[in-house]
Amino acid sequence: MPDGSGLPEKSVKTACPYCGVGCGVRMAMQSDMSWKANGDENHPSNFGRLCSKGSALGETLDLKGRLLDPVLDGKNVEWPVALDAAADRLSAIRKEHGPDAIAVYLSGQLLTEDYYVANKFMKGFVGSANVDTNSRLCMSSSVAGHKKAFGADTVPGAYEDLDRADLVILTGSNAAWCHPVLFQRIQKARAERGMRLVVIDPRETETSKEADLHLPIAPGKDTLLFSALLKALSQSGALDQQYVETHTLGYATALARAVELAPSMDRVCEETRLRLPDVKTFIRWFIETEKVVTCYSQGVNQSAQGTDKVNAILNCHLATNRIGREGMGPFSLTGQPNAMGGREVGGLANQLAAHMEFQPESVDRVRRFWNAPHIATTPGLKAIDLFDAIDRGEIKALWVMGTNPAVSLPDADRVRRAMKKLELLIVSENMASTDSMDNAHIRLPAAAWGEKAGTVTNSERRISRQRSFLSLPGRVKPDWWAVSQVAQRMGYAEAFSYASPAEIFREHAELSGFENAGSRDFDISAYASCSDQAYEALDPFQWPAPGGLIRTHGECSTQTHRFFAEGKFYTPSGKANFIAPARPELSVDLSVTYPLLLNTGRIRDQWHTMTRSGKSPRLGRHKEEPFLDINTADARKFHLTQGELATVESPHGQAVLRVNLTDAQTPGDVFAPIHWTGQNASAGRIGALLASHVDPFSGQPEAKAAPVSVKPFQAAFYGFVMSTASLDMTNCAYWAKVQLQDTIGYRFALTSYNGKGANKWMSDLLGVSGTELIQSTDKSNGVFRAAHLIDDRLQAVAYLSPQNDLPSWSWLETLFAKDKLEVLDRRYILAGRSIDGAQDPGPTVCACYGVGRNTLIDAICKKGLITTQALGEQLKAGTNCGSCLPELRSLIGGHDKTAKAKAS
Ligand SMILES: Nc1nc2c(c(=O)[nH]1)N[C@H]1C(S)=C(S)[C@@H](COP(=O)(O)OP(=O)(O)OC[C@H]3O[C@@H](n4cnc5c(=O)[nH]c(N)nc54)[C@H](O)[C@@H]3O)O[C@H]1N2
Ligand SMILES: Nc1nc2c(c(=O)[nH]1)N[C@H]1C(S)=C(S)[C@@H](COP(=O)(O)OP(=O)(O)OC[C@H]3O[C@@H](n4cnc5c(=O)[nH]c(N)nc54)[C@H](O)[C@@H]3O)O[C@H]1N2
Ligand code: SF4
Ligand SMILES: [Mo]
Repeated sequence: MPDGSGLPEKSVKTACPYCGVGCGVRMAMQSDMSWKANGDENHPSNFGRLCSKGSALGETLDLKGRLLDPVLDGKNVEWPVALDAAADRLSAIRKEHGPDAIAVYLSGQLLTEDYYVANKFMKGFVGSANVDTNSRLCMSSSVAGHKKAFGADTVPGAYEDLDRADLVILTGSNAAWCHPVLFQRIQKARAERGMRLVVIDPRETETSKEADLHLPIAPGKDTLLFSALLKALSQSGALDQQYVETHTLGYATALARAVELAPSMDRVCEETRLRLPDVKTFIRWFIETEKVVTCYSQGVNQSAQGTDKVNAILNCHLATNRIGREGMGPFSLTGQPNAMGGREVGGLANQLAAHMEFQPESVDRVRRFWNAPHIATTPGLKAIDLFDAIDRGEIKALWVMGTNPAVSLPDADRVRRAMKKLELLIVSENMASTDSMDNAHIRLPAAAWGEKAGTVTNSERRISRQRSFLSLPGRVKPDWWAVSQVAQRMGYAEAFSYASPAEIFREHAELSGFENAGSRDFDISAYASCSDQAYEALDPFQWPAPGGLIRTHGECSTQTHRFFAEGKFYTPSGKANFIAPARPELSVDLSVTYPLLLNTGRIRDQWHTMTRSGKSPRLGRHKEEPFLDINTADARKFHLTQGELATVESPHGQAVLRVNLTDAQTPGDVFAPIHWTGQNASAGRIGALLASHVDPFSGQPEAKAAPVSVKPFQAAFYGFVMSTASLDMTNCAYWAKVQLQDTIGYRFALTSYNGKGANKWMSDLLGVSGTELIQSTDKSNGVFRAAHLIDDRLQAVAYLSPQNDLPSWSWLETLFAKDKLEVLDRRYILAGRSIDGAQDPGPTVCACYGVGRNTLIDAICKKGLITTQALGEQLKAGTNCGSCLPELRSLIGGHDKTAKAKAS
């Protein structure tokens, strides 16, 4: 209860579990014991701001669907039983087949402490480097590009540079949706100082619509554009000849390649699909603006030549000495909350630990530090190769922690089949059921966000504490504990006797400084002896923090550090390398059979496989179903119409998605979101459509360009059901589910009633007898409507129609909150109309205040509210987190265009 001070009783400072912006969050307990997320005003990454996902964190803390007990061979067991089994089976496989028959697959959503222990366990003690992470799918091309150019995986700059820049380039980044708080920071600088924004992205996004210049580049062709830029720089005053000579190597070769790739502007425009005036503007702005930051994300990394794309960008910054200085630099925007922490501990198979690799002296150093005589001495298998080795039966045991490879890896159906071949599959999870757990022999219940405690590192190398504010439910334990327990049981008791995350953090910090003396970028040894109390109170700090500077907490929290300001790099020569990239090609060409190029990515309000964000009703309303964005001309060509279902096919798999016609897609390209899984849709796993082609340097798969075909999905009936209980939809040809306020909403399609009538089919689905339903069938159009009530309280509502014309379900939602359903309510349910004729608000645009698209369009068109301010004042839309402001502006803009078209 509040103590009268007006402040909630309990408030805990922690960090957001979602994106790499790494916002500080204050979780405050409310008088009803629920938790509310507020931005931490003192956190230097967000200064109090949160996006729609961060703001909704309080709605995602329930225990529904959580794994609360260890499970061994299908039975709930006590921890010691599960741990003994894990240790015994791993030891037996190691003895019979050697250490490389074991693999661990980790995640950028683990805390640094969990990550450190898992990596040490495998590389140091099991003795195999077959440890890889979902960061392979995420950041590994950036890592490889950094290492080639700088000799280390160093992100040189800081967010502050975005405040100071005069030109920001976002390439392969939909930051308005994927790094919203950082995007707002960019927007602020634009509003205050007229900073320019260029967005390079094949499709139109909420990010590109906000830009001063959008370059809708042909998929995969970034290297050409940046080659044209390097060539132009070489002939302009922006080239820093002296810097290039003193601090870099390989310029002449890289320039020669750039000239070869970009022989003329016309050729560049032809291959990149860009307009000549736009390319010229881009180049001119880059030349004439000294303070340029180039941010890049998955449109760059997830390519068959992602590393070359990264290096083509770095080349331009090196040529102009725009690196390591205020307001300038290349900037890899990391995806996951601890993508960077994973890199710091060495979670990738080709890294060892603390930014050290497998050079003999590094191996020797880490061996001595860990006291690990059997340490792995060579790199292990990268994710795609690792799952191939599982498929071939060479890897017998896999431990998956904090990721869902059966969804997120390319060729995901094959991954799923391969995982079935494992002798031992251990999955450490928050959730009881995921697509990767189907065949797990051992399931270990892991502490989730809010329960776990440790550190994470964001895109700008800033380390923040995640603190626990919830007690561990059921038998849930943190991942570091489970790994340490298994390691102890395998005979490594001394090396894994950790009692707390603080202890692990100190060891990690100490290793970062061990025999370092400035030779390695990653050094946080200032914290090697931080006390438990100091760790608990740790303020966010940016690395490096070398040991010489003993710091108490708080002292360095907002200080900004940039690397490479003095022109010294981590290569043997101390100079940066220009890299000559290969000619960009997609890994597979389009064909008659697969004539469209599928691009994949994220939506604003969901996080990955939705295990957390999917719990929030307001986040679910932004995009309720897995969809396919397709250009109107292509849709016509392939006989698809708005709102229909489409089958999307590749040589590897199939998906069924709701068609969304949009001119944001260039003809020939389509886009689908990555968030749907076997848990929430019949065929929404987009990973199943992708081939596993990888970048030759990073091993990162191409996830943005897969040739596919599309055709209408033939259904005989369309329906939805809203139910207070979860339903088994496996008999539906198509289905997708979404969490609504008091129910779960399912949309589905059937090819037939399987010989049953609508009543029988529906009552079977709901698990009731046919007479328990109140129902009606509309003779004019064959629409069947039914409801199930218990003691006058609504349990389920279902509509079925032979046409794809079902009404919105939003007006029905309120009826589930009623203790007693009125006679009129029943009548209207069966008539398919709301009592007050309430208008369908449409898909949610403002998640914070639940303002729908139709409501907004109405306000814009009929009430003339044509500024975001006016919409905010009237409807509150956009006045809290601001994540929807780009969409509000495009709705206003769309209306503007229509109005202008009418007027002319
Ligand atoms: N809402 C939300 N935010 C997230 C996440 C989430 O799940 N949901 N996940 C987080 C994670 S882990 C990551 S990695 C980041 C990813 O963040 P982003 O990289 O910004 O997101 P994506 O949607 O994967 O892809 C970015 C853009 O790349 C474009 N693109 C595709 N091909 C090309 C190309 O050849 N060249 C260029 N220049 N662009 C191309 C796509 O059209 C897309 O708009 O987001 C993080 N933030
Ligand atoms: N087609 C396509 N595929 C992609 C991408 C794309 O753009 N297109 N993007 C790729 C990228 S960048 C990424 S990052 C991946 C993301 O893909 P995944 O990592 O597979 O997706 P998540 O849903 O984040 O999976 C995290 C799982 O870990 C659990 N979990 C969360 N926290 C913890 C914890 O502390 N401990 C344990 N043990 N479990 C936990 C969650 O419940 C969830 O099941 O997808 C990749 N795949
Ligand atoms: S931008 Fe949003 S998702 Fe990313 S860390 Fe901040 S609040 Fe979380
Ligand atoms: Mo990612």
